[in-house]
Amino acid sequence: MSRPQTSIVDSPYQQSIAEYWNAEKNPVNLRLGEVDGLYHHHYGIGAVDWSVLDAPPEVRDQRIIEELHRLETAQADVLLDNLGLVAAEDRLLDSGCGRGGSSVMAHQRFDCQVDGVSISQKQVDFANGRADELGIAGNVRYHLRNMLETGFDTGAFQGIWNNESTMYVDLSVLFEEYRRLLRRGGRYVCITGCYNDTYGLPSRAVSTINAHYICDIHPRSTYFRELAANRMVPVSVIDLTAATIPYWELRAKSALATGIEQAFLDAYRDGSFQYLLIAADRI
Ligand code: GPP
Ligand code: MG
Repeated sequence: MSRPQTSIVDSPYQQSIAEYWNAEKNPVNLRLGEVDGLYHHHYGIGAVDWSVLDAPPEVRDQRIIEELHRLETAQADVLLDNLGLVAAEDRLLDSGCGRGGSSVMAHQRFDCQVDGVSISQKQVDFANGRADELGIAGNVRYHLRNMLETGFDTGAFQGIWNNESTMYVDLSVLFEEYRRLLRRGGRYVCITGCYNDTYGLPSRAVSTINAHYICDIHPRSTYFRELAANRMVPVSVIDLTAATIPYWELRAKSALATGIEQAFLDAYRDGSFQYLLIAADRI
């Protein structure tokens, strides 16, 4: 099978993922982003304000949207909390940046340069449009690039994160690239759903999530094996499973539910799936 030379995808699988995200317009992402202009492609954590369900009918949907968005932004804040010391002169990489919300938050917090990469041209264009509107395009740039082969200079980054995007790639290839991109003493952070090795292999609910997003959720063990193999030493591991369940309970009751909510609730509750933050230092 041939492909154009200019393509940044390296397989028919990656092409299918690029097509999925180029076509994606889920209200659960766009309506939440419209709340304050931060567009996320990850889930939420923290206690839910259940009073939103009792709001008057004319504002109830909007209150639920605002609450889900608040929880997603709280998730990104916890990710950024774990990046360690970041100076204004530093550069960060948002790997699998989606529509760019986490990069904007990182720049607003650290005042540093942020690069985001995605294999979806639509996401890259959308995210750069937002950076233009915010007047931060000189510091926050999104690129149509492959996280497995970014083309950035060796040692260019103080910090790299994946916010729910590692399930689309082989971790041995991904972390080899981060070993190259991170300078010594730099920090890697990911938030991810992983399957629990103690359960065995992927449960029905985990397999349902894989089919829904066309992804391949890794076991927890693979993260630590591949980090260790690539000179990255875990400094924090936070199990966010209990903290994300309320988000899914609220999302399941919202008009924006996409149909995958019960699979997440089942997978978390039966112990086959975990929502983890892993932070590691590049040594
Ligand atoms: C959420 O994106 C994240 C993914 C699709 C990757 C899979 C994540 C796992 C933890 C398995 P999204 O915000 O675009 O999804 P949705 O449209 O369902 O909100
Ligand atoms: Mg979403």
